[in-house]
Amino acid sequence: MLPDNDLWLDHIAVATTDLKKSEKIFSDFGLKFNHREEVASESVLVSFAPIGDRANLELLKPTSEKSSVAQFITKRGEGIHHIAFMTSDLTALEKSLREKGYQLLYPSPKKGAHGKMINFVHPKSTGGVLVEISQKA
Ligand code: CMX
Repeated sequence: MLPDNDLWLDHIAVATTDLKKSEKIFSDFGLKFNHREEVASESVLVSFAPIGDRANLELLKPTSEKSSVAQFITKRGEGIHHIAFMTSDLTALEKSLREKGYQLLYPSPKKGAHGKMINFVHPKSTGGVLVEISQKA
């Protein structure tokens, strides 16, 4: 059984081909980008800006044509790519979602940006929304 209130918005991710251009757009809204990192396992360069106390905006730029983010941009264009929730117990959330029939991407979590443990729920099982689930490292 999952505990109540143990899920919060960690980030909204936007796929872009030009990190600087996208940073400029969202800086114009007042966001401050303070963390850039390459996530080699996902073939992306990421840039984060905090929104409020807990949430962030994540910009995703593919570093390889094989990256799933590059394929997303080719097929659907730049724009919102996924939403990401964080929990204090990723194993429990994965178990609960699998029991309810959701299709998780990885058999066990991978390391993502900020060293977080991450998994994804396939958009085919969530009405078209790619959802990342994560736990702080
Ligand atoms: N949102 C909604 N739908 C998406 C999608 C997205 N981001 N990406 C792909 N889809 C759709 C496709 O359009 C396709 O739909 P149709 O069948 O109707 O054409 C369907 O999902 C299947 O897509 P696919 O490209 O054939 O790919 P797969 O089934 O192999 O699954 C996916 C792809 C989306 C789960 C995976 O490749 C993916 O995006 N993984 C996440 C990678 C990621 O975001 N990495 C960044 C992490 C950075 C960090 O650490 O924070």
